Amino acid sequence: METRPKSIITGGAGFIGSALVRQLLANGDGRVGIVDNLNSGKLKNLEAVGDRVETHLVDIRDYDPLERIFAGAEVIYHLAAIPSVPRSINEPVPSHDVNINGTFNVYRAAHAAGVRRVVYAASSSAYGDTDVLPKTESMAPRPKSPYALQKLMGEYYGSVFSSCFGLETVALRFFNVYGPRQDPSSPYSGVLSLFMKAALTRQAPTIFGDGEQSRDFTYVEDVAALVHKASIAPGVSGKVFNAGNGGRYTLNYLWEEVQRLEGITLPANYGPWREGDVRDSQADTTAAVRELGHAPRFTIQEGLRRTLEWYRAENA
Ligand code: UD2
Repeated sequence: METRPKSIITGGAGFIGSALVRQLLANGDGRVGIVDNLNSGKLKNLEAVGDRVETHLVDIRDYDPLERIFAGAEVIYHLAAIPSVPRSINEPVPSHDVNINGTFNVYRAAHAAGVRRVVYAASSSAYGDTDVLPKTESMAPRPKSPYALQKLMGEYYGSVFSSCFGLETVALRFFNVYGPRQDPSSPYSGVLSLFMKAALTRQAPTIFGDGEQSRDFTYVEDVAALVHKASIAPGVSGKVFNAGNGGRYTLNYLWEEVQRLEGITLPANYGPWREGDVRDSQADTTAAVRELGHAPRFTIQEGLRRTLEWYRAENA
């Protein structure tokens, strides 16, 4: 009989979830489980490792199957979500249902199933616009969009499941994750995936605002490594940590870099600012380094190079 996986990843067929699957398998997990409704995830993301993945095509809005699937697991990595700030403004109902009610289901099922720890994918958007950079976990959150608020609620629920129910929980605020497999097919896609597609199809991207907004773009493998560390670090239950690289780059700089790497000159179009958009974002990584052993390996230049290489191969 096959042994039950000790790790289960909600959203495991997604861009970040599938990177985490590969990371856990590389670290020695013989098998991992995923829960995914394939809303934005794709089984193709798991192509190379599919035979070591126990796949449950389940929606986290359905509570009952979760409790059965989680039984026997030690760690749940909760990455399933409907991301995107503008999507949550244009379609607030599904994003509320998945990001808040679905997240509650995951914590509740994990507790009922006797899971040791839930590691939750929170978002840097919870900070909103702060007076000071970099952003540290002790700053008061100021969510500017439904998505930011929903992701913050998931952190609060985690802390309450830790204090009231004794479930170990850790929340990691992801800072604009990018890398291979990020899907560029929707207007809600992450900006770097859209820049890669624009460069390869020779169609100018649209930058919303003046392009001087900045983000702490974080390479997907660095995030996956940190997520795994958060599952084993002692004495961190109920806490929130930044999962960023510590740098800060403007969209104008990034589009310049992508053009340079691709050897093209293609000026971007500029459009109106996006509602709910945060102006600047940069992580203070001190707490994650000290308490989780965070050690990001990829500079933005190296991450962009690898990412563009992947999109080139996909487009070939
Ligand atoms: C937010 C969170 C991020 C993550 C993500 C999930 C912040 C600072 N970051 O990312 O941590 O949770 O949500 O969705 O809140 N843009 C363009 N042209 C385009 C698309 C986007 O200029 O075609 C701009 C956009 O207005 C924004 C920047 O690029 O200023 C980044 O947008 P994004 O959608 O990639 O990510 P963001 O920052 O909303």
